Amino acid sequence: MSKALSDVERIKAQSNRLRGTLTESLNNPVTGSIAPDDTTVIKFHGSYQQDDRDIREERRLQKLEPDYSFMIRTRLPGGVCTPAQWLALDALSQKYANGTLRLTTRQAFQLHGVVKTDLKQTMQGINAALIDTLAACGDVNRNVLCNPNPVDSRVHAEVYDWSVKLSEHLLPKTRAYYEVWLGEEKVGGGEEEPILRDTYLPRKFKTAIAVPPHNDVDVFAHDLGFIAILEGGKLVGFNVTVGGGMGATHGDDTTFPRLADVIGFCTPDQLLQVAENVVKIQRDFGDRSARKNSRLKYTIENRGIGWFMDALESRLEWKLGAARAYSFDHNGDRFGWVEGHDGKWHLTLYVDSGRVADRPGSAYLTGLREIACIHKGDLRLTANQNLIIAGVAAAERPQIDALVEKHGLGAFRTSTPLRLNALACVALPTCALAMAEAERYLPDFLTKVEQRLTVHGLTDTRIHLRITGCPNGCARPYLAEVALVGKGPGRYNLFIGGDTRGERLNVLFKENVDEQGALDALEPLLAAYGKLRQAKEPFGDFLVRSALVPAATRPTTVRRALQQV
Ligand code: SRM
Ligand code: SF4
Repeated sequence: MSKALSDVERIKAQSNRLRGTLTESLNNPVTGSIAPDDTTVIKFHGSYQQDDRDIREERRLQKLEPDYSFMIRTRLPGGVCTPAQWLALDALSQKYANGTLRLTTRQAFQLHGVVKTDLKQTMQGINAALIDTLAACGDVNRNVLCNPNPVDSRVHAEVYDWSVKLSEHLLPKTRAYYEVWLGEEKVGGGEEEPILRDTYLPRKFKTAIAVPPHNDVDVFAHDLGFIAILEGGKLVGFNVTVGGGMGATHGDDTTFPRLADVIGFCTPDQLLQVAENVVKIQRDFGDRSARKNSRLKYTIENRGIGWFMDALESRLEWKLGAARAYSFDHNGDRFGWVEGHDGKWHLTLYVDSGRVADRPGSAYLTGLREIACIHKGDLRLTANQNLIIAGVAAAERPQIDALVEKHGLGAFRTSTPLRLNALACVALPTCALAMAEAERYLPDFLTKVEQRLTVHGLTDTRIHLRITGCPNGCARPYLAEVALVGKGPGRYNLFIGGDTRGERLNVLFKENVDEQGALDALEPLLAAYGKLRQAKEPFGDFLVRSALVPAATRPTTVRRALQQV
């Protein structure tokens, strides 16, 4: 007996190609919210309805509706934008949002706190800057990640071009976005959706392209991934990965994080065909009844990777090549100035949880605004929530350095490696799903861990630590060497044992601990690491080698099952 479809499937089917009643909702003056079904439809347009959770209860007691506003997320393949685009988003945030810019773990911008009556103007402003928000959220292929590191510019530029083509190839074809936000004349719906069809994908779908040795995009956390293969300094193709994902639900073992499998190799001109057919398999076989089991990782886990390979190759009508050799050395960012092959310079700045804001002693918003006013290259958002000021002529470096100094943007020089590599998701107050703090809590928690590291002579050790406010995994916590995953106010599940390459999942070590509980649990591990580690041995690898990660739940490592790498 087939299971009932989830309600989101009904909403998509009835949405007239993602139009829903959005225009009516936006014009309704009675409430700051939109109609319930439209809260699903609007995601495909790159926006979420939210409310300020810090004052939710207070407003409830005052019998006021929640303090509704909207988060807007851009689509920005590879995270690359121009200084003019940066300035435009900054100006829009000052005028319509909360005055900050949020750089996400998927190389995009988020604006928070846009009220309904300003939503259209903000969308129009973003589009006027030649950035869109189409398919930044919703059951479609989201923003395509790509290594933003411009040191080897020739290959990078080529790989980046593929991320743009890939993103565009998989976009919905509906004109709804242009009608609702940009005043395009109505075509009335019914447009052909050759790849996504009537009800789009069963669930969100995520794609990344990595350029070894950097795995800063965490390619194995993606539904679909491509690992660029370089031979003789030239791009010859990509290893294909499928079935990664992070999201899980506490206490539900039908949900779990999963690392993608490496399934073979394709040439650059085969990339779009491979991507399209992977998407179509997921479109046709993904679970459309239970949304928490709908991602491609479950389709593959339930039917088997062999089934998936057969389905893919029968649609392609050719076989993938054997996966080629590659190796990753790190999934973090490199900070400071690096010279590119063409003599241009690139400066990676650390941005605390990706939040570009003015704070006492560090005016990132103002400083980056001034940098964007004089910068002639481009700006690149990393998948670790940091920012690269890219393509700077040697002669222009002093001007940038002076602005970095003037506005206190030099945390990349003064912070510990722990802090530089840490990630936290947004969580409270905007995220509707947050069970605990993340972004707002990260700085304090890091200070406490730093104190412990100092005691054990580990201050200069790079330990990957990630915090999320719930198990959905927006900061990819299950790949970290240490992770806190929100369970309730002030309480977290503590995971340990990931690696620093994004190739191994960590394991649950302590459940439902408060801050003291987490620090106490880490203490003996850090002490042992300080005494017994081998030269340059990362913390997670040490935990696994020393069997300090429980053997029964040994971390899963990337599987290259079908083809020998
Ligand atoms: Fe996420 C839902 C924020 C990257 C897995 N994520 C959300 C929502 C929209 C909450 C909601 O549904 O109401 C969060 C909005 C918070 C806010 O107030 O802004 C949110 N996710 C984020 C961001 C902003 C975190 C950050 O601090 O940077 C990231 C935006 C990326 C972007 O630009 O597109 C973000 N989310 C991720 C990642 C990391 C990645 O993709 O590399 C993951 C894990 C990978 C994965 O998808 O498996 C992730 N977000 C989720 C999930 C769990 C999905 C699942 O398969 O179970 C949800 C909840 C859901 O979809 O039901 C979610
Ligand atoms: Fe919200 Fe959870 Fe994602 Fe954090 S991990 S942004 S709390 S959905």
